[in-house]
Amino acid sequence: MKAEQINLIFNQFTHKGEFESYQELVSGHINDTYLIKTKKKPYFVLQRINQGVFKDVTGLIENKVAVSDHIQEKLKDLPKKKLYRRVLVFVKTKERAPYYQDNSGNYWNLMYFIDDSLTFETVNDIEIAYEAGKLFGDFLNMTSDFDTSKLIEVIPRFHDMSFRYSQFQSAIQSVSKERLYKAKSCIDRVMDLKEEMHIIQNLKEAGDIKLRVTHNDTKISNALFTKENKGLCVIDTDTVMPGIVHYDFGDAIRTICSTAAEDETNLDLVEFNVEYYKAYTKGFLEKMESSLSPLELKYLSLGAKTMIFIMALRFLTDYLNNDVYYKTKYPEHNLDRAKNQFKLIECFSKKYQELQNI
Ligand code: GN1
Ligand code: MG
Repeated sequence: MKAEQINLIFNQFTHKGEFESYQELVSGHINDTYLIKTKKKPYFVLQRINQGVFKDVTGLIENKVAVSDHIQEKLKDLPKKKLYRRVLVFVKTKERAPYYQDNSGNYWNLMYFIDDSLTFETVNDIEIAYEAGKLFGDFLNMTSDFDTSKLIEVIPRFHDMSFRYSQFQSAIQSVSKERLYKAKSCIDRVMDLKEEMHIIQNLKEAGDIKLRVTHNDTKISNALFTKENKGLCVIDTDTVMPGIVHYDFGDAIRTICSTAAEDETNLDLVEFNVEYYKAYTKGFLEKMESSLSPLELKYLSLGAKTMIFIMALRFLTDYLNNDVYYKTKYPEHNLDRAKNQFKLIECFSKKYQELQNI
């Protein structure tokens, strides 16, 4: 994108900022995200929502604005400056809409950038694990009284094992010989784990686990921290929708307790850190324990394992489908991600008994 174009879109929104420059933020796999630097702070984050992935973009934006408003209400006693650091605040267009649609049909939304904060792709400090637990736990806590029927299902059956498994099965039907051969060891792993990985799905379908407002993308890079390593704000609320607690717990564990990034190709570097699991769980339960049912609690550790599997399966399926979903940087990027996640499950499984007791 040219600066001129970005500036034009930025100026459709209501703010006092004067555009100075922009920079693409490249850590996400789906949307296009730009940091807008203004002559005088605050800075902003401008985002183009991927319409290939998200079919109801306006519904998505309405979801996240409604949840943000709900959290803002909970934090209303904070001074404005502090409040704007604890929750994403979206900016309206001059037409008072929460998004702008450009001439090519793209949808854009704008939010305040939270300055002086840190994000992590991997964790190297136990305090971050604990703080992340409190932060994501608190997000669920603050949204627990939000009426789930007011949210659309942004991606239908997003963390639904039967759905993900059927997508994998159709991918197997049409995959090239070469990719099938290269993915063989991963496919074997799917077959080994399949039954166990449907346990939570079955409980969900039986109505034994309740639906709540969940974030659905609680990887550690979606949490902001202060320079003193304290939890600050949960970001990337695109996939906020009704879901179960296990996958929010699990996606955080997947990324916090792995000793390497999700696409690390040297699998010797991928290990599972039990101490971080304990610390995250402690923080999470400090915020959530009283609102979890015994069944929800019982299945948290299996939820973590299942979430790692869902990600492995999705990366693998996208590889089998010739990389049509995730942004990739090289031809086998998705396969490497899948192998990495299967290695993480293997490490997790070795420590499973210990983790279940925590
Ligand atoms: C995608 O775009 P990003 O990085 O926020 C994906 C998540 C995955 C994640 C893996 C809508 O999130 O489900 O966990 O990649 N989002 C969507 O890093 O599919
Ligand atoms: Mg996301």
